[in-house]
Amino acid sequence: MNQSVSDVISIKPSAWTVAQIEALLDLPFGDLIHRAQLIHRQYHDANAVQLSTLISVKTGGCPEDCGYCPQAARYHTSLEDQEMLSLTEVIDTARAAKAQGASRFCMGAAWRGPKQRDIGKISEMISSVKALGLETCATLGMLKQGQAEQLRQAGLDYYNHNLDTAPEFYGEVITTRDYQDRLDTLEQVRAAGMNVCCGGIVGMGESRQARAGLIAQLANLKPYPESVPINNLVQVAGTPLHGTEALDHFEFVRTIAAARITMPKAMVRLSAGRQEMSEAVQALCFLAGANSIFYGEKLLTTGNPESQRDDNLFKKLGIRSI
Ligand code: SAM
Ligand code: DTB
Ligand code: SF4
Repeated sequence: MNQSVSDVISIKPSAWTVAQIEALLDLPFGDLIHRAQLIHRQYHDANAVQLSTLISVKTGGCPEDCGYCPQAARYHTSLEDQEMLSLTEVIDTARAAKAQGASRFCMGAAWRGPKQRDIGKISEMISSVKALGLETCATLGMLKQGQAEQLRQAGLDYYNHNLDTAPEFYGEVITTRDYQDRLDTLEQVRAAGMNVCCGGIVGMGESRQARAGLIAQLANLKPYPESVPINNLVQVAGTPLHGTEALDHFEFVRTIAAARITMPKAMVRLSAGRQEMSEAVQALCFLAGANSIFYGEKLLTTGNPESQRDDNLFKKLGIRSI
């Protein structure tokens, strides 16, 4: 084996360089999966996958310009906007998700960030969902001083806020908030003592080096996130990224493996884009170290495999859900 490659994967750097992660991504596929498996088995039950269910509590009409997102008001997609769901609707959906086997319930809102009056309503949702015995997660956009603390007090276990891509590619996708804004929100979440759920999207036309750049950013957060969602772009007609050349699925699997190797203890989530993946590709993602999925037939606004299909896949693979 090439000596420099063996160096990058045998030592555990205190900070990952983009070049080191690129060297991982450049490995022969089998070698990369093998490395990921070794780490995965050292830190996790290799046959257990965690289930999170998503709900969109406020849909569409978002003022931001994220080029991938069907919920941005400025793009003409066929999505119907929906004002905030009632507390009862959220509780009923959470109860059903729990009955189906989900252990975490994630509430998303199409906001640049929550207004103070939104925090009150969301806090009620969080405490009610938590009272059902589910882990709680929310993704509400950028947080202002004090808001993370209020959410934590309501019982929020995880806050999801993605870096989305590498700093050098970011400006191609989003202009209405910058990379530092995202890092600042993550800092607020950490300071409030919550778990961080932070990942990104691939398949947006970025280079392999940019995928390495995203993983480097995530892995070098101190500490790195507890939960790392890796999304494959779901292309929605009307969004600027619709029509982007699809990412080869092996490249997606490689990204999962790099996340696993660089963030050994994290739950790495095989997130959006599963509906477009065969069972075989999903199985490769689990082999590469993914140990969490979104479960339930809808993500926020787009489709996800039906629970029954996932149950069948888990049965075939001998995977236990947690
Ligand atoms: N509005 C909040 C925000 O952006 O911070 C929270 C909700 S937003 C929809 C959450 C994340 O979903 C985004 O950061 C992005 O990573 C992911 N996402 C949105 N649209 C997507 C798509 N079409 N394909 C894959 N991931 C997507
Ligand atoms: C994340 O990283 N992916 C989820 C969740 N966090 C909020 C969202 C995926 C959204 C896919 C497009 C949609 O359904 O609107
Ligand atoms: Fe708005 Fe979030 Fe969509 Fe960006 S990703 S347009 S902030 S809902």
